[in-house]
Amino acid sequence: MKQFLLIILFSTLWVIQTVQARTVEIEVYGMTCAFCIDSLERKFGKMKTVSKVEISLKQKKIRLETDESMPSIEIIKQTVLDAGFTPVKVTIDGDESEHK
Ligand SMILES: [Cu+2]
Repeated sequence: MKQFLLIILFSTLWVIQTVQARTVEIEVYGMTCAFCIDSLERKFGKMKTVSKVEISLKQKKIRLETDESMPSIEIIKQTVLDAGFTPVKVTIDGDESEHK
């Protein structure tokens, strides 16, 4: 009986985690080559909550997959600035952020 309850508990936690995974898109100004992408990839890759980093030079966009405790928009923007680029727009789960 106890084991049964634990299974329910764990599967519930797993569902919550899956549901609350977030996708963050950042439009970035100033990326021009593979080295730009590399430095941004490394900076975002270091974040514990970020599970995946995809960067498109063509679209000038960074796409992050994070868990529910995603980094704040301020931290995301600061990370882009620290790497030497300008964050233009941050979009979370398809919702455009008002924080410009
Ligand atoms: Cu570059």
